[in-house]
Amino acid sequence: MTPFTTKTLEEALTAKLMLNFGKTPEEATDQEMMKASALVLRDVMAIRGVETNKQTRREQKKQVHYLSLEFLMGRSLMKNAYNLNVLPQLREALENLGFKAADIFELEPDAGLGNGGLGRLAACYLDSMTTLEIPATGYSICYELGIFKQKIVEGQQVELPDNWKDLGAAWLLPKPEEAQTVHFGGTLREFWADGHLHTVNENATAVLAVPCDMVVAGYDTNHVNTLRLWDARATKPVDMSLFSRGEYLKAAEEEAMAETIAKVLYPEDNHYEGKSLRLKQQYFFVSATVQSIATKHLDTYGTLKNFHEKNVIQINDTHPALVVPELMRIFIDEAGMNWDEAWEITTKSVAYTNHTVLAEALERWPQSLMETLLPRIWQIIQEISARWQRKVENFYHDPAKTQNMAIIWGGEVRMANLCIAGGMAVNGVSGLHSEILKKDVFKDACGMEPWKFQNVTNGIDHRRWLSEINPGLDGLIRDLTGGDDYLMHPLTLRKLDDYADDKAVLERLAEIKHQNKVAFANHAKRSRGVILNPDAIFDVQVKRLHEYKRQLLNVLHIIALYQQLQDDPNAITQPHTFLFGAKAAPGYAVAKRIIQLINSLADQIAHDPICKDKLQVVFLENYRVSLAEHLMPASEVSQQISTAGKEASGTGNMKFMMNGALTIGTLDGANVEMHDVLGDENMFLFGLHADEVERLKREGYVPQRLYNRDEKLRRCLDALRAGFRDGVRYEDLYQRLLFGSGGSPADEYLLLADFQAYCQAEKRMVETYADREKWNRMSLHNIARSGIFAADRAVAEYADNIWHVSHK
Ligand code: 26W
Repeated sequence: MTPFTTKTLEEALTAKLMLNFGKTPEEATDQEMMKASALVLRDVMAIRGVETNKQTRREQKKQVHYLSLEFLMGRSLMKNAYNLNVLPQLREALENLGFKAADIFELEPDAGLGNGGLGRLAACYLDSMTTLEIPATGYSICYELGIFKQKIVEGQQVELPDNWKDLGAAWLLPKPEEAQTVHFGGTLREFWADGHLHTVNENATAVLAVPCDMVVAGYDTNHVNTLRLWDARATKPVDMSLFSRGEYLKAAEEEAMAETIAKVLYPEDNHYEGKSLRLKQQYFFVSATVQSIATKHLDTYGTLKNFHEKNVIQINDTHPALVVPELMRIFIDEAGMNWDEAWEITTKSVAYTNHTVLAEALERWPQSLMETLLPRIWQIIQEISARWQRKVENFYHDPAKTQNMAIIWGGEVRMANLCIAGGMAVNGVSGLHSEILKKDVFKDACGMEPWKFQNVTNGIDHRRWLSEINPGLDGLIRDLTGGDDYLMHPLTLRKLDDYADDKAVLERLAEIKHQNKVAFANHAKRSRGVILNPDAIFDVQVKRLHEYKRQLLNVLHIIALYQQLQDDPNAITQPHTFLFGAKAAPGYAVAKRIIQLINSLADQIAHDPICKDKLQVVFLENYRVSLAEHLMPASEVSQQISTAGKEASGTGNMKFMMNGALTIGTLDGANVEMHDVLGDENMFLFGLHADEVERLKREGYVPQRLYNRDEKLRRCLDALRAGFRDGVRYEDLYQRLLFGSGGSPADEYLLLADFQAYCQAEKRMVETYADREKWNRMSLHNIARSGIFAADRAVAEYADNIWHVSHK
């Protein structure tokens, strides 16, 4: 199954360098070699892609279309080489040609076409869908600029543009012949012909959507799938001399629209902002995608009447919700179906995954914007809304429920309700989250159509997040389980439990972790000049910065530890390093202040001699997929401390667990299911449960009382207020916690309520760490039981219960 030996790979690389850059390996730069490597692998995958597509058509297989405004792919070179089974050969070939393989891999920019969890999940699922040989295509936008690069300047986040395509475009295959035209604005004209009412959109602004395909290889299979990224272009060049004045203006408008649509990824995570450019992006990518699917379907079957039998469209949160009216538009306006038939097919084709219950993340578009930007789509949404409302009224006869389930209400279009009405399935991403959707957020909809509501707990690509990035652990697993069976059958990891009392195994596990810590320390030193002590506990919180994720709770505890050390310089015996990594949305001022606070505290502690070899805080700049790949294998403690009920699932938690880190966490999201398999004895649980959070809020939560009552807490908060040696004070954060600010209630996320329990959990963790054997055993159990969090399991559940497609 290996497409190359080291020698044939060397030849292919040499030929590629020659053809593309006119250079020999001796003359080529690292960048050129990185591109050549990508092109060589891309060729193999492209050839396999032709075969996969042929087979799908020949066998008339049902296809999955995964629509997401975000695909956080990260790097592809090592991953593709791994999946194609040529990673050792590639390493060797690069070395033989005079390059350092590690340097070539490290050069590749991340394809950062996403913000966080939702985007990375899409990337992991693409790998699993391919490995499980499901005919699947991902669709998104080929953003010119991905998620911004974060620089820390004087403790504060500064955002820089991420020009990933310079080198990253080596993976992309432009397909101009499959371009689609997407229309915005204009006016509607209706007329009768052949006994039907027809609608045409006139004077619209047209934008060309050009596919740039990224081919994705599966593991241990010849099956390949495609990530189709739409690029925006003007339909025709602006040419003053050729056009009359009116046409010139139209062309100029089209060009301006084309230039902006695919320019940049919106960096807000879990926060909705009703920007018209964002709606343009959504419709651009949805319309191009639906047209492309419909065109291919018509090519194969000659009709759209069996569309739902051969296609399923999974939408990643509500961002692609316009697929519902867009399918209706195509079925009615272009295929001439009547409403009922079109609705029947649409609602059998679409499924919606919800990824958040935060009210501020729910998309609600102003109807005036819809109306001017997408007049035909707006008409269709109105009809969907009216019919849905009648259905709800007839079912409940309750105006409150009618209002709650309405698609159009108060001058806004509520995208989640549109997805629920227009889809066959709605799923949450962890057991707890799906229950909250059913019992709370979408309670009324669930009362009417309970069969639609499902759960699929998230999963991660364990080949990338364990085997590829942690070769030491991969080696141990192979030795203990008798081979690489776990790569395709992740539950095989369970066999590790049998070695819980095998001292030699536990010691080897500890040694692997230590080596990984040394490797990470070297990486941190080389790439950022940060000095880490590999003998300290690596206690890590990496994720987007958001108040509900409670990085600030982590900070409060560190301040408490620091104060303890000031009282008693011997209070800490075990060196403890707290590592943070987080990007804040550029407009989220409080999140940016928390980043600054972490840096102030890091600086304070670094300059205080009593902390030397005891306490350290490090903020890792520009946290991203490739940094996570270096960090996960070296982590020992995983901080998953969100306010219970707020984190839909979490997937970082799974990556840590798989790499043997122990979790300090609340019973939130998928932590609940981690606890189910681990028990109290293999993780450090703390804090209020989701129902307790709700009750406390209902009954009136007054954080000031805790401040008055609890001296340790009071001292920490007072320290915030007083500030640090860099002269920066955090009165604003102090006020926000005790009294509320900017319209937010005091301590909205209950940090103070969970503070003592959290300190206790940290203390238990440090005590356990001192018992090396116990710690290593717990670590082994974590790895052993992480198999259920493999994306293969999650994707198989989607395939069986929602998509109804067969898989390996
Ligand atoms: C419209 C602005 C916006 C942008 C992104 C709203 C919401 C989002 C995402 C849905 C936020 C997100 O990434 N959610 C995360 O999804 C992960 C994958 O399911 C979960 O593991 C995380 O718990 C959830 O926060």
